[in-house]
Amino acid sequence: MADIVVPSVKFSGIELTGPAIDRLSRQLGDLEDIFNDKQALQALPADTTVYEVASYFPVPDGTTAGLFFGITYIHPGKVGDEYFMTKGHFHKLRDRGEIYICIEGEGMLILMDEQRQTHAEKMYPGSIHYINGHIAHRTANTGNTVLSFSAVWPSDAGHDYDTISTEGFSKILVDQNGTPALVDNQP
Ligand code: PAN
Ligand code: ZN
Repeated sequence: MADIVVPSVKFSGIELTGPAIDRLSRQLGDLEDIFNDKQALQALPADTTVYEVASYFPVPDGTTAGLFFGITYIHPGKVGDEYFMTKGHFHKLRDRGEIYICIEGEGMLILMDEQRQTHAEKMYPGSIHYINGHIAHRTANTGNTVLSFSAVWPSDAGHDYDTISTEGFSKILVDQNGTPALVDNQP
């Protein structure tokens, strides 16, 4: 290997470019169990893209002591009064933490502990968020432009989506007269 290496994975504007970047995209049709207002959901096209994630996995999934890096892009929009948001998850290995850094746009990071206590942190360009292990995390776009943020998490963390899919978060983020409000989740 050469003494000096120029990395080929990099930011280009807000895009993550380079070889072997994994890209996934979530449409409304994939997110039926996370939004409460089923009537509003059905009125929107199921192929509406809610968010995309570009990830760099330098080591195989499950590797101990490695790290992964990703950028999430959440489009602006709402289902009823709920903002477009990610599925949300606990890490499969519960004690694995994560760092989020907001790149552009405005949003909210919703955090819930295993006792179902929920609070939120405002995301704005440059804001840094430490997510402790044992904390479920979800992000919502509260603005009119794309919300993008980068994330770094352990390569053995894994994702537990089932717990959130069945039990939800104890609070949801809704638009109350133009202002984001965290309210009790009453499905
Ligand atoms: C992030 C999330 C990403 C998408 O990279 O995976 O924002 O959210 P969901 O995974 O909840 O759909 C992360 O937290 N990784 O661990
Ligand atoms: Zn995570």
